[in-house]
Amino acid sequence: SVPYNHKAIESKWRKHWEEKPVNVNDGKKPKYYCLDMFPYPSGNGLHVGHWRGYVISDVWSRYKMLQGYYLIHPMGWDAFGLPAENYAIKTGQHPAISTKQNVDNIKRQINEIASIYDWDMEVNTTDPDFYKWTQWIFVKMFKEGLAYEKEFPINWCPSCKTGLANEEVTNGVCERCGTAVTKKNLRQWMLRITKYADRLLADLDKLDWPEKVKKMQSDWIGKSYGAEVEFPVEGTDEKITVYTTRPDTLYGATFMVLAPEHALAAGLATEETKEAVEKYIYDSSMKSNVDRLQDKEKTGVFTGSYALNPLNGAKVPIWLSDYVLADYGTGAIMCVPAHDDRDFEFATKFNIPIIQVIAKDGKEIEHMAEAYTEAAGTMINSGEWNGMESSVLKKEAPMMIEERGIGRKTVNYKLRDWVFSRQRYWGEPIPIVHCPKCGNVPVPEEDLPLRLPDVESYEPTGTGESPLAAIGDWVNCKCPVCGADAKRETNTMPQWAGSSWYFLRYVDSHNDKELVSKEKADKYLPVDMYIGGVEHAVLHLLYSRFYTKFLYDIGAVDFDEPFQKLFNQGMITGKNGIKMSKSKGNVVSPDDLVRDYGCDSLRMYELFVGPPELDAEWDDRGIDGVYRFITRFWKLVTENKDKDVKPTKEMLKVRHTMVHTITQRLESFSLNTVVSGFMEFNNKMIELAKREGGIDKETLETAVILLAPFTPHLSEELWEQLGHTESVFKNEWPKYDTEAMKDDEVQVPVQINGKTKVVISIPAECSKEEALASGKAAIADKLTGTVVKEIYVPKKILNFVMK
Ligand code: ANZ
Ligand code: ZN
Repeated sequence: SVPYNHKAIESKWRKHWEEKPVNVNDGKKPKYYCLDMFPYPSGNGLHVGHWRGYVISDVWSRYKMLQGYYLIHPMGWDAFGLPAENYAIKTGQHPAISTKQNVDNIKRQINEIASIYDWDMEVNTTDPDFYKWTQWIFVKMFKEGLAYEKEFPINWCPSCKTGLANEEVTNGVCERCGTAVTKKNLRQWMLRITKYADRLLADLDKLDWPEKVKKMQSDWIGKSYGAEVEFPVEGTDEKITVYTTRPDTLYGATFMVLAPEHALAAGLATEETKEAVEKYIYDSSMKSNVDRLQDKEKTGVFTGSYALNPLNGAKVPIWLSDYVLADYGTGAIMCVPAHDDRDFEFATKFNIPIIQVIAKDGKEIEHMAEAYTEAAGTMINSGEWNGMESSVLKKEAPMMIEERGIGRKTVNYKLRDWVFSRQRYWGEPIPIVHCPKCGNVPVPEEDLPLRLPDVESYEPTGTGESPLAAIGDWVNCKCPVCGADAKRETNTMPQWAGSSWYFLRYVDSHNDKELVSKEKADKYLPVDMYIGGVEHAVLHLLYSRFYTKFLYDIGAVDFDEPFQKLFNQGMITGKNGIKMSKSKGNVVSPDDLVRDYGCDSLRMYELFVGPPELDAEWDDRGIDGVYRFITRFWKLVTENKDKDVKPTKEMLKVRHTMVHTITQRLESFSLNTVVSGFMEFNNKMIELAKREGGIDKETLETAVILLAPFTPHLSEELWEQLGHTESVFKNEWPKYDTEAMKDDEVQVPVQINGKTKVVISIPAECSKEEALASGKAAIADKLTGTVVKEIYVPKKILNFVMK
């Protein structure tokens, strides 16, 4: 037969598909929307790590197509943001130009994967026809009171010269450039995502997502129940309100800590402490977040003032320390060193008394070596609460505190409103006009998009203003309401803006009247399967869910969760688990591998490297094994396709177990074992064909169809060689018959002392133990004595010798 020639086959079918697409909408098939997280078109191109996600989503898409769905499988570009802008600053080239070059290059590379994208749906977040709707959503949010301005100490990257959302700060450094982040007071646009906190939390239940990701989302929202308790400041009318999740430990509060930024902090200082307190407040304000977070040892200063425990009037010294965050809860806490680790550390360092109030087995510990942090035990040293179960008290204490008029029960969220402005050029202009008479006025919807003007310099000004502020004839405008001289907002939106809703636009990407038409939305949305890296498990997914809920609330779509099912693939790393990157010099480019082994082999190998949800180390050498499998399968089919072989029972068994195994492994997303499964079945078929002088055509055809999502070119070619004129993707996904999967049966007489009592049927290939057990069961009522010997002549006879 002709040897396998991947080059000829792949270019032949690539051309063929272009002329005759295989994913067609006949208006009758149900839709299936399989979405990839769209890439940022960087200048570095794709490496084998990027291929992984695209291959996974393509395999899944083609599988769904074979199951009879019309596929929505689009691709686009998340192209605003810092890298393009930084490149523009360096080279002076307009970001739109470098973006376009990068898009063209990556699109060419993506096509090498043979992914079945519908390029007619393509979107680009920097396209004015697209960002018109990004701005439109902002205007709607503004009108609903969800977008608002606030003077705010924001995270500030001194190197990128821009504000950052909390989410863009990892361990106190800028996610983009690694510089330590400081604080800066700036006027910001904020999105009131906190208004959606409860729904974002509750609706996680609706989703078919990995539990791990749901947990990360719910931790990020961070809903906690507790109480605010008021502590009077001794000798004043002042009260300090603390937030605590453990009001049951109130009797154990031996000191109190305020964040250095707390409004009352400086005022609590006395004559003697004034200097130290002011110094501490100043020092904390100068510390970057890195220092504050990474300080190994707790620091603090005693204010000289005392508060009174509202339950028993005990005097509680008030301290300042930066381990208390200014913008969580009330920015002040009551400290219970016996039952909280951080408080314990602080109290130990500063010699503050420790009072135990929960005793594990009713016994007070003589010398505490560490905090007892569980809420299990009996209350002690707690006045009228003594003897109560602490877990019970924990639930009731907020109510009791409310009844006594010393506080109230509260719910708190870790989730903050979203800082939504950037002082940068390469983003969507925020469509707001500042009018001296009317205040903030949105750009009228019919005037959108508000286009990004050209600038001379892309460099951020570093003053907290975007480069747009320097373009007088853009900034100065007329108020859309009263016509007075007004000024445009010059901040731009963060990169998240476009990616929070792009998936809605694909299905109606040319619509210039609506974000998405009702008709198309009904037909094609929401997303059935979303595939992408786990690094987006929190923010991108949370923002997308928030946007979708908002659009649902204003009637733009009629579903309130965007992604039904989610799959996060692991990363492909270089040797020793190091992330592939240009700077590390460990990038493996797919181009050489495609040239030497073909796209089909690389696709299969991308899956073979390990469980798709886990990280996997790349090793080029492994691709040989996959290539060998493909050539052997090629040989099997081309050598046997024209023999007229009747299917034997064994052939049927191989065919049906193969369908069953592959389908089950695919359904559970165990794609690496699908590949090893193919290898095993291939061996079985080769062995059978050798033994029987061939193999029946339908079994070969079935294997070719099963392989089609994985090796589309190979399958198309072999399908044609098997005598078909339509695409292999016109087939239905093969079904299996569990009857046919069973082993052959044989009839075996069961004897007692050489006399046949009954004839039973057992699997031909069963073990001696299984045969004896079946035989014994069949004559159980006749075995009245002791069996002294059990005989099984395979496939022939069972004999029990009884005394
Ligand atoms: C007393 C107490 C006793 C606490 C105890 C804990 C254990 P969540 O909401 O679950 O994160 N806290 C409150 N506001 C804070 C702030 N701005 N900065 C740092 N810590 C703060 O935890 C809330 C708990 O974290 C609160 O309950 C408070 O300490 C602390 F055995 O109050 B607790
Ligand atoms: Zn006005």
